[in-house]
Amino acid sequence: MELGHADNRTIAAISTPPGAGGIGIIRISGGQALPILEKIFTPARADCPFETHRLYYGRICNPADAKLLDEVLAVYMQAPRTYTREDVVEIHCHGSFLVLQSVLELVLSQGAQLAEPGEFTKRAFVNGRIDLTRAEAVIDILSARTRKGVDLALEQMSGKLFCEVDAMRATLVEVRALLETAIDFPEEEIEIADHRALYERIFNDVYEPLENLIARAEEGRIVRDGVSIVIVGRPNVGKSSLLNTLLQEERALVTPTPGTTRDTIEEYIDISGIPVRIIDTAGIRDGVEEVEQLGIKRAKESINRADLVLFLVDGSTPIGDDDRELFRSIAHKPFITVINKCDLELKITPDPGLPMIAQPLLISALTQEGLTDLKQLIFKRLTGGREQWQEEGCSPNLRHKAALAKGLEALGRVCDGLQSGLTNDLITIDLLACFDHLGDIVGETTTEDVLDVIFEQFCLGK
Ligand SMILES: Nc1nc2c(ncn2[C@@H]2O[C@H](COP(=O)(O)OP(=O)(O)OP(=O)(O)O)[C@@H](O)[C@H]2O)c(=O)[nH]1
Ligand SMILES: [Mg+2]
Repeated sequence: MELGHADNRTIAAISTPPGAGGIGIIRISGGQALPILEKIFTPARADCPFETHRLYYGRICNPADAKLLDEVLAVYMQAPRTYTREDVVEIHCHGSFLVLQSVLELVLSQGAQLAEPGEFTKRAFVNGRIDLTRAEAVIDILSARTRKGVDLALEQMSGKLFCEVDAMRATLVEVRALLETAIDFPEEEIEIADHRALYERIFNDVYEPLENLIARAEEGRIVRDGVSIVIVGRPNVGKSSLLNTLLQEERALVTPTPGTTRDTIEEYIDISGIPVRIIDTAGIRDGVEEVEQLGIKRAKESINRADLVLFLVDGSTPIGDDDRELFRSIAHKPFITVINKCDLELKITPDPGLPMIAQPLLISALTQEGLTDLKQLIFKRLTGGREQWQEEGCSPNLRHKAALAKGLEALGRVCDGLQSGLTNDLITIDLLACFDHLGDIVGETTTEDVLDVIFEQFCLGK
């Protein structure tokens, strides 16, 4: 993808998802946006001066043969008050793929070029309307799978992460100026750049905030990427019933016959904002026919891939060797032991082969008893012991985290230097390195190939 400084191409794409919908929108950005609209759009009202940011009703016709392509609403938005900071036109067509395709082809035939994925947002970034963290927030908002994910993306889009990073960079600039002034006026060095005072300032205003941001990256990771949880247990303990209860839908077949579930069944649920892929598996036991064997093999594979295992035990029957053996096969994974069927008389007793039974979590997939506690416990396990989300603050993504970590490393050397009386010019080198790593986050020092990787994640028309 070409970088846009000298990019005077006008680009166009269908900006709504493929398939039929109420409306479908074609977006055009660049210097030719308005001239193209004027060539193909016939307004219903004759006097149509195309005031900026106003919606006009009319028809799209091919100027070559006057063929009508659609009845539309069209808006012209004059730069710079637009998504890309360039002139932008949006044509709101009927949401038919065939209609959209023919209008787009017409727009392209009039001199626009097909936009690449993310190119509109890339232009917003290149033209300085948004920094890189805000551009990435656009991807996050489009791909968020829970409301919490949307909230985090909106927070980042409002510039929270940018401002935090920017404030740290401002401090680094000031400290660097002091160190450099002191180099130029060596006789007043102590007054201008007292290392102890500078150390405290760097530590409080940059080092600690950096550490805090890095600590929050894990929260961002699980909300963005989600986690997978597998329900495991011997046949008939109620795995499929638990899946159905968590989904609030009769998704998996449930019968009193052991061996009902033969294949793995995967669905998504939202646990306090974490997108969770939940997997119901075939009950694991020995000596069964081939189909069930295959299901059991899949169940075991799911255990290996899962982030967390729900080890389900039937509370209405005593613990057996099969439970103990199964437990040994999952004990290397993060797990929660859950005792189901607590609506029936409990027949299980503390068992040295099943450690968690000492403080069991009792539930009933049938009556839903204990389900809130189970979800709360799952949340706690996935978030490293948290009872709930932190109130506010941003959650860096993995790219940010890597840059923050490099910045922190360089800053550690700055702190060491300030404490051990290193010369100002040497300290400045690491200070600058930290400054650049933080610049990577907001897109100031980011290389073109990294930018390409980021914007390629977008869908077409965004
Ligand atoms: N009383 C009671 N019965 C339950 C509960 N959960 C499940 N059952 C019953 O236990 C039987 C087995 O439930 P399933 O959900 O099919 O068990 P499963 O672990 O998926 O079984 P397989 O797929 O064969 O491995 C069914 O008759 C359910 O109605 C519960 O909490 N209480
Ligand atoms: Mg089942």
